Amino acid sequence: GQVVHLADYRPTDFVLERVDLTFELDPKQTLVIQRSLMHRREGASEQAPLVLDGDELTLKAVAIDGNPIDESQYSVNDKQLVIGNLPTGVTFEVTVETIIDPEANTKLMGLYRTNGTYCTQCEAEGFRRITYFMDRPDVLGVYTITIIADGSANPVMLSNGNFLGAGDYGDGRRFSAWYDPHPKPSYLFALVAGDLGVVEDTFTTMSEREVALKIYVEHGKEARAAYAMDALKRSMKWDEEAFGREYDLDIFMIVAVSDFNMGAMENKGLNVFNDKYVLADPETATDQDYANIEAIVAHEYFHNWTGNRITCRDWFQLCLKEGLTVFRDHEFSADQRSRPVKRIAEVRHLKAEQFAEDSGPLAHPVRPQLYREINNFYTTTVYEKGSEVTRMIATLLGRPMFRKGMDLYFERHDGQAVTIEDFVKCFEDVSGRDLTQFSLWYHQSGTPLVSVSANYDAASQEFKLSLEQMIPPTPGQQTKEPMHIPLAMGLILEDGSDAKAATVTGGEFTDGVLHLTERTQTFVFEGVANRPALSLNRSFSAPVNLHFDQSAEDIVHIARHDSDLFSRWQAINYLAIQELTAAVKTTEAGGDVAASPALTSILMATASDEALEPAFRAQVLALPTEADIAREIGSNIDNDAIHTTRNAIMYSIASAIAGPLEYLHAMTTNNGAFSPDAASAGRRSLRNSALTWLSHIDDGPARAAAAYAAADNMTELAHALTVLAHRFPGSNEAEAAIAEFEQRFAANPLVIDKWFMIQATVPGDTTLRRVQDLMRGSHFAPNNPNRLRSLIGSFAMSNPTGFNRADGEGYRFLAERIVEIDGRNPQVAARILTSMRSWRSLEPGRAAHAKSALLAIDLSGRLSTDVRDLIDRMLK
Ligand code: BAL
Ligand code: ZN
Repeated sequence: GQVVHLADYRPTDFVLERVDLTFELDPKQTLVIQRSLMHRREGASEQAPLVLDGDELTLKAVAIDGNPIDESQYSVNDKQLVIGNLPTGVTFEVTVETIIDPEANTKLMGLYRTNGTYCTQCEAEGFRRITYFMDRPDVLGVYTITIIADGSANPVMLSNGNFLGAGDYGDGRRFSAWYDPHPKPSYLFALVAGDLGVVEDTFTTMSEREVALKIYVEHGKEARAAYAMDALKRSMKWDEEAFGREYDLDIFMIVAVSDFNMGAMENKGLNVFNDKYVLADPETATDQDYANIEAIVAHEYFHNWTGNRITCRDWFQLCLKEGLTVFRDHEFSADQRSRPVKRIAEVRHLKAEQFAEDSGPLAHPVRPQLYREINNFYTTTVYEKGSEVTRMIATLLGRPMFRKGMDLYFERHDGQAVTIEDFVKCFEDVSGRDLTQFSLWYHQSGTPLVSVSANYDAASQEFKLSLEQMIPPTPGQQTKEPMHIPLAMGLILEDGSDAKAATVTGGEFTDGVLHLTERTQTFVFEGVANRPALSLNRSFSAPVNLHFDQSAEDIVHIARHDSDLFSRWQAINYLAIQELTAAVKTTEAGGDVAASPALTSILMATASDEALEPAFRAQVLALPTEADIAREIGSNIDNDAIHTTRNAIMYSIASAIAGPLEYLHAMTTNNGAFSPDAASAGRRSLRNSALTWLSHIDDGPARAAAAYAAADNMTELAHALTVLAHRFPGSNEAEAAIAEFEQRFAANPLVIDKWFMIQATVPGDTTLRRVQDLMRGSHFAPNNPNRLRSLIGSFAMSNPTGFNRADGEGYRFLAERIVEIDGRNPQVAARILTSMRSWRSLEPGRAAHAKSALLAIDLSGRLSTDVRDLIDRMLK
């Protein structure tokens, strides 16, 4: 693959106006007839040929204004169709006929088949696998689509926009026609055809237009789409209220398919979803599944304005739509559920994924400067850090001004393909604030480290806060400029209230937010009557690491009193990670470890505080994961030592607070009918958490087995199975539950994915063997992305001890699987391979094994651009 540079961007020589596409669908030989109206761009060279992208297409015919042309006027290879001798100053029509083979399409990009249904995925560069086209996001066109197919096999035939009509040819074939009035880039094109069931509803918009809502699923699964429909209607209402955004077509459709590379796709008016993010009922879906469905339905719907109406000029601007839309879906979920609990979950995820990416060989800016394979940039940095950058703009400006900036963005750029600079300019224009330095967040990779020192002087009643920012070197960026870091903060007094400083000098401090803009900066808070405890980075206002030697007393004070619930969790989490990392060193030196009384008692006090919502208490009880500890340690990582240490700490805490844990477990039993609402889910998560803790002091699986037998919903059932399998591996109870679960859900692949995941993440050396056995079993499907991710992906990404076996067998296994999967589906292979991105932080023995596994992939011959790009960056 060629390296593409942002600096090389230039517009196309031709301007697209309209596109007519006709599909004659056939499983192995689909005919695609494209008629595009276009004209030469003003100022473009009169000699410039029309260059169309293509990939794995069979070209049948090309015509200009209806006149067939041959290879004297065009040339074609496996990547491009280049047409010369085109007119200047007039609109002309290009006709391109291609043949494609949907059934052979295992990459799941372009048009493919899934369980007998035709479906498409075009982002980022899948449309060129359907027809030769200027397949880039700044080429917008108005599309008319005609689908022709065998009518009995394909009673449902869908595309973007509004429905025009359908009919029978009388020979068994039917047609269906669609028109999308909104100009769009090709990556938003979609087509679906097959025999599907449908759930229907309507939504009345704020200007009283009625929109038909349809969710298509496989027959028999209709009832499991009810929650997705509910989430869709709430999303549509929320976008009107929170951002003034109204839906703009007569119909909005979602189609759930069982083979899908991503979570879902925001095609205009016709979202295509991985069925994992549509289907739910209490028997088969966990509370996390429900929350994911709500968030992803919202995310794809919100793209209608942030992504579709206003799209990206080029793929370097991906965060323009993704970061912003993640921010919007986060805000939606925060409004629908508990804001602090949602924020805690976001920050846990951000640190686990994005901070890890940012500190390794795959680190890149939120807006990258170059790429070899755009598919490798659908990353947690573009998405989650992109969202954090948007959140910081909202923090810097305040919410009302942020909304004004968004209003201006929608007004100024509707119908355009724009850049990050265009986006940021809107906020500068409404607020008058210069965001030049702030924009470094888009350009500099790496997680800033802010070192803190604080000093209170009772005589002068001054609280002095010195901050130093350091941004570590990352690939391609050795030195960094200081960034504009907004740190929400408070000074908490003895009685738990926030001190109100008379004046603050040393830099900007507005509405509780400190603006760190220099490399080092000292702020002085004057008129602070008593020594306060510093609560910094409230609500995680900036995605940074903090280095602060804060006393355990101050941390506990914050944990008890901070007015910001998120910060109370943050304080406890900080205390826990400090103790855990120190304890790993003790373990490695051969010592015994136990939790401190401070940590034990704050955990117990918070977990038992009935004034706090159960979901929050469950978050507090969830100690940093083994991966969190490894990331904090940062180098020379021995996964077994971390595992042993964390268990020992859990044992010491659980022993000390066994009574309260048993009380919690008993008090949170399910009473009444299942409801997926946030409060009920919170109670279940607290109950599950109590069970996990108790399993560390139980001397056998009886309690977990009883919980398994009693569970009447998937959240508790899957958790009880996890505790059995992970805490009591090999016990009769664990094996019986694994077998019972399989039998009960054998017909439901999405539930079997949970079964795969639970077994693939059992700690320890023997799990590799189990994963290999499961691959040979009847439930595994080597072409299905969900099966691959839940069995092989979760083994590599979420089983620190099982995957990082000291003998390197985990890495060798993965290397073989990556090469295999890459031959069929490069995107899935590349995604799973990112599990090895932190290999250089491993202790030398493991690191050597990991490196030879990566080298084995490197030398294995024909690699996709996706895997090649990752391997090269990881080995660099
Ligand atoms: N645009 C790809 C899927 C998503 O982020 O919505
Ligand atoms: Zn998105």
